[in-house]
Amino acid sequence: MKRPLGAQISHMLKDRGVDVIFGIPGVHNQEMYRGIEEAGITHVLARHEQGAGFMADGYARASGRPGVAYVITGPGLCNIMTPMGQAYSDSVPMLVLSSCLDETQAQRGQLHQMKDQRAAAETVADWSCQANDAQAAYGLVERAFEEFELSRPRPKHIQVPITQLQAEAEPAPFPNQPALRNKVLPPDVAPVLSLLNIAQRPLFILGGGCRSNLWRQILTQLGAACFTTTAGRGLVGADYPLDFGSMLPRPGSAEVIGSADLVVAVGAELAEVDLWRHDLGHTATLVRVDLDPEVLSDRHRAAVKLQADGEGFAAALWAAAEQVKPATGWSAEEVREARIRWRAEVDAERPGIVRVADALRAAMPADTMIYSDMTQFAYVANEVWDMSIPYHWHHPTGFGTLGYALPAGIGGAVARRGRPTAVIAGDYGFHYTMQELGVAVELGLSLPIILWDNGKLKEIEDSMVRAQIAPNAVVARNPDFCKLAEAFGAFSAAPANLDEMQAAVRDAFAANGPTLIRITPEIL
Ligand SMILES: Cc1ncc(C[n+]2csc(CCOP(=O)(O)OP(=O)(O)O)c2C)c(N)n1
Ligand SMILES: [Mg+2]
Repeated sequence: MKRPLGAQISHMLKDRGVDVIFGIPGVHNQEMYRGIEEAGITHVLARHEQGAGFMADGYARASGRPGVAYVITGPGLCNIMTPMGQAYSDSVPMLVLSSCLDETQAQRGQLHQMKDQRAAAETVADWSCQANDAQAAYGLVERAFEEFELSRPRPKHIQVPITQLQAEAEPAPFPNQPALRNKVLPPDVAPVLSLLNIAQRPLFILGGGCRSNLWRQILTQLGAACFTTTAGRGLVGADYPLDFGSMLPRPGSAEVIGSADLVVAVGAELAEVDLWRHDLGHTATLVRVDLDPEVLSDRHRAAVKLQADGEGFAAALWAAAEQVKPATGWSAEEVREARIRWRAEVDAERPGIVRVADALRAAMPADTMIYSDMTQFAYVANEVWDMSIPYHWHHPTGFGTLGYALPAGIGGAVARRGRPTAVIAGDYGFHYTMQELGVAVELGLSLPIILWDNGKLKEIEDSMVRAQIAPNAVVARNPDFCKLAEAFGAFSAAPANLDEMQAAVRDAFAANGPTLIRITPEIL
């Protein structure tokens, strides 16, 4: 059946498994809205394109499926570029579809015009392409979905000229055979096995690219110790006795890594935001397993490199792990001692938060999916809050943008209705996207929003003090957050102690809408 191309695109997406689209309509992209309901897709209307982008990100991280957003030409696309940058640096599959002007060179002064929006979007995307007819649009959508499955997932942008969105088009071709996951051949792990066979203190560093539930048994069988990155938290389970936790940022982790006689880093970028130092600290052979050649060739100069995805590598390693004599060089005692020492260090750096985090963790079901913002609360929790299951804590790690947590948490809650999702944000960062509270209310999401309100931009104040800059521009007048939440139709709580906080969190999971829970350092 012929329809305007804008409508055909929604049908095509539905055929590729898209159930939810986040976005904001305008006169330029309204043709994309013609087919949404007809195709059986739910649309979530954000209050700002930044919100729509973070929602798509949160949805993708929760569901493992691409997050899709519809935005208008120019400002709509500009507004979603920050979430695209976040998705780029954290390897999140996101597809942004926008309108564009038919002609920008010879005709100035058009609505939503900017010099080159395609090129602008490409600076924060895997690619940004224009489709000048239906076949081109279908081809690009197909390509995006294939790449999400088979290569490092990253945001892609497709723009279609307004007249093309309006033009009648044949439907998109029916989906091809879906790409098989792990189409890549099982990797040859023989070189890694021979190294493991002679290692007495093998150490694994597991990152976000490690998706597999085999890690715990692999490490147990090998007698190997491990670190996880922030994104890899939970891959091993919280109680593995040789797990050093997500404490790579501790300076002391370099010493531990230096004492290993084999280091195997899997699906981990080992970037500045993972280590907060230049060198990993290894003195022995470094094995690197990653899908991305850019990672394999980075400054850490791995001696052995394997291009593979974490899941395929884990499966192949597990199949052969029995042949390896378990190593005996690590003691559970040294791991425990290091972790106690580092926890105390974290607590001293940003005092007070560890206790609140522990109490919060105790009040949340183990399968809670948490979305955090750029706040001291999250920096502390990222190191000391052990996860018992993987991919249940999402943080704007690479791009490090404020305003992530609330909309991303909304996207996550939409993807996992009926299962617990929570948001943790700082008082200043909350301002960036707080209007998305309206969306959470509209959708009736049982979302606890933990607001860590220290009344300032504390991380920046601390940094200025360390740099001997007289702190300035680090205090903003806050609204009455509880009243604000209520004005949006949300619930609110201002617990005076940790018991009250735990009760508020439990109530929030059971409420029929979001609850803002304001916590100040005085809670201790
Ligand atoms: C978009 C963006 N702008 C600026 C920053 C720099 N920045 C990082 S943390 C921070 C202050 C955050 O304050 P708050 O949310 O209250 O968290 P706190 O550090 O007080 O816990 C700022 C301005 C950023 N990360 N992202
Ligand atoms: Mg603050």
